[in-house]
Amino acid sequence: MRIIKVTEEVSLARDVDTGNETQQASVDNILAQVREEGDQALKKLTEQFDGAALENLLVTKEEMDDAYNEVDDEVLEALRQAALNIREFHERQTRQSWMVTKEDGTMLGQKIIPLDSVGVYVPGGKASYPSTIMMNVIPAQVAGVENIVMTSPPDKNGNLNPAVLVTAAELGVKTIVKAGGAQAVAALAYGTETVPKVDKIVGPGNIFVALAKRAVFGQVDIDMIAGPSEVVVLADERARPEYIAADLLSQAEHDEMASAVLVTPSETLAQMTASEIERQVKELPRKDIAEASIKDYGAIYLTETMEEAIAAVNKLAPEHLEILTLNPHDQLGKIKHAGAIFLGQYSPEPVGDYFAGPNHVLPTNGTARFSSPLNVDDFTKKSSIISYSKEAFHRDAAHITALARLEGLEAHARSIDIRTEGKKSE
Ligand code: HSO
Ligand code: ZN
Repeated sequence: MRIIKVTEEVSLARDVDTGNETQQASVDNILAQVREEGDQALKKLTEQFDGAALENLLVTKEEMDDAYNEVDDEVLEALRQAALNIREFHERQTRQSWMVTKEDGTMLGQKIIPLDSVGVYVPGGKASYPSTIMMNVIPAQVAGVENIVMTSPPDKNGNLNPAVLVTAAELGVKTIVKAGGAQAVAALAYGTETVPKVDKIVGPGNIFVALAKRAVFGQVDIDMIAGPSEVVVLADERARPEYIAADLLSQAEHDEMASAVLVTPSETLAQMTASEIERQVKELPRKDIAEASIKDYGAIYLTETMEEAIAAVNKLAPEHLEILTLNPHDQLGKIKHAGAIFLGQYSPEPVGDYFAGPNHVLPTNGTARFSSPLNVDDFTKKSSIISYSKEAFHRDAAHITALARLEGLEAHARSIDIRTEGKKSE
């Protein structure tokens, strides 16, 4: 891995695929077809893109039950415990509606309301991660969303991955649609005869899914569109290079475009980590992906001081940050931008990817500067409550009409005046 002495510019910059005109046109066309022809289009497109001729678009109870025979007890146990941890963590995020009563009798407040329905997109093939299903479904459930619809592309035989089905069943998701790509997004956004229309679509997907989500945004809400995974390790000379190398590779194996970076003021650590990576990468089943990621988007940034290293981390605003220093809490206070922060040598990123409880859907591509991990608030909305008392109304009436007339909105002013006229003549 290349070692770069940091003078000023550090970056995780990658040219993230935003699609081309042909892809956009194909997505627009698919959206229109599903909007107009519903289930019929969905089936036709599933045959065209996934090679599956489906009779039934929805997964049946029998299919759900069969899936259990395919999943090991050990895996089931791990899924259940992870789900408990994730639920417990997200339950701490719930907010209460509130109302204040002022001395003049006016009541003001905010009512928190869960979304009615949410669609969770689960990619097909190898990237259909059960952990990601949990990370998307559980916060919605904790928020109180009643209708959760999951959708995922079937294989050629019209089946979904058993682990996906079991995870959904464990979480209590009842409606599972066999559809992927832009057609699945269209079905969720517009609704079809069998697919209920939802208010928000979440979950990762390929470029067609991303373009479709962008196109239906406004009609429905969407989550952030995630870029390739990133990890930055901030370490001092006390950290163990073999741990750092393993952690960097755990992200590098996600994607050729994933980015794994070490930032350290220790030249010895930088060199030792570089050789550890070379040694460890060779032993990985996904070595080709990890090697490509390390070569193109991996780096070791060598700084003069720990302060400079922290400044570099804040510039990078990584999706994941591991702090492997003698006292990680000392640096924590100075970190301003990171999606998730992992402290100490027993908190490698996979602990958070799978199990600890915090969400693994995190802001990528430097967007940790202004956005947060997926959370319960993403599945709620708020209504403001205004209940003015007579006393407060008469006290404030003149201010309100003054502002209305300033804006040239006479009918606004009169809606106030009509209530004070009696008072004036009294
Ligand atoms: N590191 C990924 C999440 C994930 N890892 C899923 C394994 N499975 C993005 O945060
Ligand atoms: Zn991961």
